Amino acid sequence: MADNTERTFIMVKPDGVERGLIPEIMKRFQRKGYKLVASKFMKSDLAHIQEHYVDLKEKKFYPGLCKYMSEGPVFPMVWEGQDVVRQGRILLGETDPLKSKPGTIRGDFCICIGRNICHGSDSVDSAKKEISHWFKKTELVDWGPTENTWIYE
Ligand code: DAT
Ligand code: MG
Repeated sequence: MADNTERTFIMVKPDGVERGLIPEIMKRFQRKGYKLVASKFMKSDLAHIQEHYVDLKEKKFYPGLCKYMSEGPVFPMVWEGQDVVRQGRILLGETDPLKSKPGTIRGDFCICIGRNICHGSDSVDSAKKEISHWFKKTELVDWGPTENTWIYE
């Protein structure tokens, strides 16, 4: 049986927030059929962002990336559904917006790799780590939208 309870961590970055793209990005996941499990509007401190991107700490863009991510509000979310980690990456497009196809979030709304408006987990394991880094267990809402009976067979 396919796992309809897979979860991914998606976060609108400060540039996406400033540009009013929270609803547009949420819409892409919602209309595909995925279920929102958690979201919040917040400003993160530098240490929290540095930990989120710790795997990239040797990259030369790491300090600038962490600085920009901590200078404005972000909108972290958890979305749930079958294959949502991989599909989330497809909805996002490539890391470099100039290599992203039209129709994807990054392909439609941004130009620069360092201002690519939205984060998405790259594996089920990193999704688990990122979800627990950004959300308390009590913030993850256990619910079953009735429309799920029309999304899964
Ligand atoms: P992704 O966000 O697609 O998972 P990543 O994990 O490799 O990409 O990098 C995290 C973020 O760091 C990415 O969304 C934008 C930034 N970044 C990646 N490569 C970069 C580069 N060469 N120059 C500037 N910023 C970069
Ligand atoms: Mg990544």
